[in-house]
Amino acid sequence: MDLTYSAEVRAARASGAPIVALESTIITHGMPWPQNVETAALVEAEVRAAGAVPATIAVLAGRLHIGLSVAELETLGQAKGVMKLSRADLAACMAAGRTGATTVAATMIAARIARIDVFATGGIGGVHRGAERSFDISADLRELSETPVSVVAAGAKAILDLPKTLEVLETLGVPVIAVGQDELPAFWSRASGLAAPLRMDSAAEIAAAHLMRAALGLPGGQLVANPIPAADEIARATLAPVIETALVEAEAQGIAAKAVTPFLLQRIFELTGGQSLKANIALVLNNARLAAAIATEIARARAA
Ligand code: PSU
Ligand code: MN
Repeated sequence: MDLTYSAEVRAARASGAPIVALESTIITHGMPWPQNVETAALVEAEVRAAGAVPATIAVLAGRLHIGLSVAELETLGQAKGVMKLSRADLAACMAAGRTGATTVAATMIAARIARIDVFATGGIGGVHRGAERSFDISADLRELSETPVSVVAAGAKAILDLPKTLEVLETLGVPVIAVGQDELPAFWSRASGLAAPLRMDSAAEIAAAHLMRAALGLPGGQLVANPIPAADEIARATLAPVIETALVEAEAQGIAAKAVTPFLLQRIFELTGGQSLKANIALVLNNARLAAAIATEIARARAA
């Protein structure tokens, strides 16, 4: 397999230092340039400041990269026609020598190959509203049930049907852990109106649960739902009509499959005058910090 580790990640793997995987679809399909590249660099810096090593994952000209250089990040952030890679596309992209950005599902697969336990992102994909007609359910959910990586996200994106997303996660046996509150966070907002199945208040607890799943031989990971900091959130009531408008437009324009999430994020960015992007950046940084703390606890436990 064509696999390349950055020097930093190679050294961390050799010494058992904590590593945090980071995805690249958020860079190519989730945020506009240049904020996408700026955010990616800030997220990496946040992971380092918290004592772990960042491993941003992408496929560049057919090679699976675990850790990107500054130049590679910049190039990817400006590239056109980058594939959006989920479980279904990863191998095909690599075999064809193409370039692609990894979603939550594909990043989890790469993290497993690299033996990285923890991954930070913004929000996972889930069950879309109207899924009873469209059958649009993100492959991220099944990946969480199969691949043993703890994913730190600010919940599932509020554009989704959150009750149905929770039901599917329960069916698949994925632990959904709200951090520091009882309620499931809803990406741009701290509140969702839904009780989270599990609550944990420290990185050590989350690390212990991750290690216990491995000890039990359970496949699959954990969804660590970390609420956006209060100072950065957008109230649910403010966002609800914006999300409605974006969903109606997506339906009217026949947006389907992989294009749905990027279309909705872009429209919500425009309709909120950039506020949604500011919140998105804040929550990703917050998730990077927690992921680094969890990875540090896991590394410490493994060394003991
Ligand atoms: N988090 C963000 N922005 C994003 C994503 C996550 O803050 O753009 C991406 C992730 O890569 C996630 C994908 O896996 O959106 C979900 O896409 P879909 O709904 O097509 O599965
Ligand atoms: Mn989908």
